[in-house]
Amino acid sequence: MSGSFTFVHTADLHLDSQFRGFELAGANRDRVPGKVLRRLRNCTFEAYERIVDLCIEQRADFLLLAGDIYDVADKSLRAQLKFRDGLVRLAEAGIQAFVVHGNHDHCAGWRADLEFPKTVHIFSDQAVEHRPVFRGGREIATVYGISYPGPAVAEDLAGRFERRPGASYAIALLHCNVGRMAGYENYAPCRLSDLLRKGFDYWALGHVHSQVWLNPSGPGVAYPGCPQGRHHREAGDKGCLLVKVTGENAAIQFVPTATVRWETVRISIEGVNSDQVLLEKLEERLLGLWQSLDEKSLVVRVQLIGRGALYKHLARAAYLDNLLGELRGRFSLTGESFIWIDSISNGTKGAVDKAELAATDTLLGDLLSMAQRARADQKLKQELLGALASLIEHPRAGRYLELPHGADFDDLLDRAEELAIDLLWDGE
Ligand SMILES: [Mn+2]
Repeated sequence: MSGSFTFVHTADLHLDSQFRGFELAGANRDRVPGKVLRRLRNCTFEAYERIVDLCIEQRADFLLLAGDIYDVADKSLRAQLKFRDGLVRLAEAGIQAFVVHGNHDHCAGWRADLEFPKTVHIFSDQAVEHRPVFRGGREIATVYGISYPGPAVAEDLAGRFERRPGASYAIALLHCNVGRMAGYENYAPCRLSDLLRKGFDYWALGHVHSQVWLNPSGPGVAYPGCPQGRHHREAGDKGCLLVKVTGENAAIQFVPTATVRWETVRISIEGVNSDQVLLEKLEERLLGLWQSLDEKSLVVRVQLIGRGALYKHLARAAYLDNLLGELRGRFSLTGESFIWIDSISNGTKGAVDKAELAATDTLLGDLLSMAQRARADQKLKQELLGALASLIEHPRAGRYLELPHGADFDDLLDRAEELAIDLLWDGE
């Protein structure tokens, strides 16, 4: 093997995403403020800048970009110039870059006539090419890759990869769907077992927007996910992968890069006795979330849940809209970072007196009193778990179920009670 070296793996940058859906979703409410939209339209570039910074800080030998660098095939000039700027910064630091294009930025789209640094290789859409990486005159790795010729690739492109015998650390760079991953177009479909059989040291994949390790116990097969989320389905932390190779071993580390986070916050109205308290609770939770996320900009969906007296207020016409307006006003948009509340949804229900219901001589009463007893009565708990076991051990149903234990069991009782009340109680 070839000593130690470092590379960074990213994909699905979707540079210059326009957030049109987000803007339109706000059309019938307050308009999304210019400041928020501007930040959003910059955030894909900010994440890219951070990736370039990371490469330079870590003295990486090369950067791998596994497709969907741009959001659309007919990419903007701005996106291409910004992408080039980052590649120039890398070139100045002596860092090479390897690029394949995916379904969003396939090679049939428009491309500006720009000069990229010599340190950049963009793989062809015709055949799998391979390029050696040198450091100090010595070959440390070989990168193989192929780009998408058009938007929809039905062929298993991974099948075309062949590792040359005796070559250095071999990396395969590909935009593809491994194992029919749900929620993503089944482009360049392939199976993990086929990838592993090819004998590469690392499969640098793109296409899936969340971070996934496909082969934690063996050679790296990984999706880094998108470095910046762009809507609520891309919530949570987003980043790229920093890979340090020493001999046969690769230490793979996730590094956060997103500057804006998409989050959903569920807040219960249980025990919230006034509108004032609800407002304060919401404000406190959102501020707490923002602080816990290093004061990164936040786009938040609020879901109000639970049972409580405030349920009736929330059902009033325009109450939620007013609440949304008030909260938006409370988080000023003056600084660099922002908290933007995208929506508030109401899933709350009226308060019930469970003890009173449990005392009634009804099916619901029996069910609730049994659930209450099961919390304290170990024997009854074991009996109920025994009844569950026949489900869990069922050859077909069991595949989808897991046996609860400890606090999980009480949680299950809570949920069973709620469900029973919903189904069996009409409020009278
Ligand atoms: Mn993508």
